[in-house]
Amino acid sequence: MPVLSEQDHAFWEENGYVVVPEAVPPENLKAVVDVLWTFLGMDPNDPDDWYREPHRKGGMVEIYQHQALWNNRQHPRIHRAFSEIWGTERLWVSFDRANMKPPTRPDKQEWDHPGFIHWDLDTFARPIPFKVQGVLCLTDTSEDQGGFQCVPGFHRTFEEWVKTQPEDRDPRRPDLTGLEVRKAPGKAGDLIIWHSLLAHGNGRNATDRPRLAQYITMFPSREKNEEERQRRIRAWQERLPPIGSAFPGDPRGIEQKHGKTAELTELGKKLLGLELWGPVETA
Ligand SMILES: O=C(O)CCC(=O)C(=O)O
Repeated sequence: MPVLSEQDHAFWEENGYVVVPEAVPPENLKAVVDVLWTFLGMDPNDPDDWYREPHRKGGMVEIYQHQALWNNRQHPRIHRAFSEIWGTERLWVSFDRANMKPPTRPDKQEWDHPGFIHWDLDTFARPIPFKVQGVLCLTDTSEDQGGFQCVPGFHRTFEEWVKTQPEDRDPRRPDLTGLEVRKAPGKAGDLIIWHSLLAHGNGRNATDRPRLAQYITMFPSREKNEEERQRRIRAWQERLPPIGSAFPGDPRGIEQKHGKTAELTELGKKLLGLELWGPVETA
């Protein structure tokens, strides 16, 4: 049974994003939520405790290789959803971090994060490569809770829009004048997949609850690139952040020092690159 319906595909074409409900079971969500609080060393029941390192303003949590994260990455429904977008099952998964964005509070102004909109692509490049990104809602996330937001349909209108922009525009941040930014609320377990040409980001958390999410994306496996494959295997084994990440990594090195290498299913091994999806054509 396909994960994405005809309507989902039509929504994807029109808007450049799609929501996959119940992408993983509730126990997988709870496992990541519990791990995040433990990793942060914070009390989930004490909001006063949420405004300090190791997460930074904006709430990015630099945990990458925990079993609970891998259990979602290697969940078949998540893989199927990305396969249907890419039109191939031969995918690799990203080693992405998580997010705990605390509520905005008048007495914690230095932690106020107004949200942002950006691209993770160089929009000066031609052609702009097709790429997708994804975020899994770990808890119900209302529209004003600091979750995902984007300029819907921008993947269709970008080339026309760009003609109206100055040559020295920022290739990674659009001038939002005249553009609609849509906030996408989510239920716990919703996986939001978006086309990377959508300008996107997350919003301000104006509620009294933290925004909790895990980033996951997939892309066609690069099995011919043996060096990259080995780097990925090493990152999993030694519990390292992804190579080339713009984020500095957890300064405490908790995963490396005290973590346990995640166990992978047969699917997980292929999504990592430990096992090949099939014969690799060589030129
Ligand atoms: O937090 C989100 O939902 C979006 C994060 C984002 O902009 C990104 O991963 O590039």
